[in-house]
Amino acid sequence: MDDLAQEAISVLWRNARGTWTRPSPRLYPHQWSWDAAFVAMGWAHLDPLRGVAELWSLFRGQWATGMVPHIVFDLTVARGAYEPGPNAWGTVGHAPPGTATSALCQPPVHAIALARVRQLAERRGADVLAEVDDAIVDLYPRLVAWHRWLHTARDPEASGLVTILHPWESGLDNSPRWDVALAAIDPGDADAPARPDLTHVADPGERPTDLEYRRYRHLVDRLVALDHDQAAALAEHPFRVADVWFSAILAAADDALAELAVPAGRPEDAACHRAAADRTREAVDACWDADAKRCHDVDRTTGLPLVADTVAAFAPLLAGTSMDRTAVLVERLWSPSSAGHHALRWAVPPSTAVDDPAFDPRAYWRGPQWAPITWLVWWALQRAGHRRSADRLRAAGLDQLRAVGCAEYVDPLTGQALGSPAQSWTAAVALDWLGHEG
Ligand code: 2M8
Repeated sequence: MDDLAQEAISVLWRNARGTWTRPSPRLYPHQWSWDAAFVAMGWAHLDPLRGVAELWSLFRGQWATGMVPHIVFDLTVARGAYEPGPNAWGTVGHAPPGTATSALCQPPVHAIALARVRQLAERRGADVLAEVDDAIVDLYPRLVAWHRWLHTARDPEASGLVTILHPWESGLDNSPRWDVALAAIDPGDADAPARPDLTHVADPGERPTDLEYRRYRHLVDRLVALDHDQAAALAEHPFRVADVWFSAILAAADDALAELAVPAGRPEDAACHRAAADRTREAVDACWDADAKRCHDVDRTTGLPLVADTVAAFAPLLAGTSMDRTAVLVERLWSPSSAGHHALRWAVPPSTAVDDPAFDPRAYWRGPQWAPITWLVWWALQRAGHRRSADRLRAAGLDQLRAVGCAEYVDPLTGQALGSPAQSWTAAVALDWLGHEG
């Protein structure tokens, strides 16, 4: 067997905790939402039902409102091993009985993942497919409730864009996209929060700064003080951003949900999911800056666009924009603004463009490359029919993984592995690319 496949399988097994998987053994010892979606696809290459189980485990933490929390805590993990831990979130009465969760969410990759798991089940024959379809019947209403919550609680004005209340909700936590909005947050004079994360990386410079963490904790505390009332948060929370990348994923996920409506026995729902996808797609497209040839997020507290040259430029591609705009973005992908920069070790998109003033090759989400992000761009290229670009990106992504293994992220200039050395979603992406049948 291929060495990379062997390593990826071993990372998944080592990080597994029964029916769910830690993103990494020490840095992230609980279950994370969008990680679980990628991980489900990885497991599905070994056993599609194990892929489904990963998603089921995550949805155990789904709130009655439909919200899928970004962390479902493992209560057997030592107190203080990850901060903010289970007691920091004020979620009693919100999280389902018997679970402990965070109170934020992450990009809704889950329906895309479930559709991919189903495709992999199809390869295994009718029996496996029938079992996965049975699970889809049960999971589908959960996914519908999750998407409905995003379209309503996080977009009450039906603007088509999802508002996030914390950089952690974007999944691209430290992106320069949030610098301006975050700079306006006064974290007060509370003590610096505990930073167990710093004990698990070689160099603290790979992780957010203490000031960023104080702001992060302050934002969590503010939401706890509102008892997670979403309407109140959308009116007064100090961090409110219409996130184009998150919204683009929702558009793609609504299309996936339309596909899943058929095996779920609800084919009549498909048109409604497609219409929701169209609305979000249009809203993402409306954030396009024709001069910069990319989309901008919008700071809802000021109404101003947040300008930074990051991988979020590809939001319209992910959302499924027009052929013309897709062509512009494919050109961008291979240009110095992204994977075409001459200084890159591998031609995959850096999280922040090398020439952006905020670019830092080692700092969290401010330059390094992340395999699941490359996967999303690859997946969108394939869906748009840009087969040659998709193949080229997958080949570069696999070259990178063969050199760095299942690292959490990679210095795009030196190719050095950063963060956790055994990250589950990187392993999942490796398995999906290796198992891809073109
Ligand atoms: C990182 O985020 C967490 C907070 O959610 C952290 O830094 O502690 C991000 O890379 C996020 O996108 C990812 O889901 C998570 C677990 O891999 O780690």
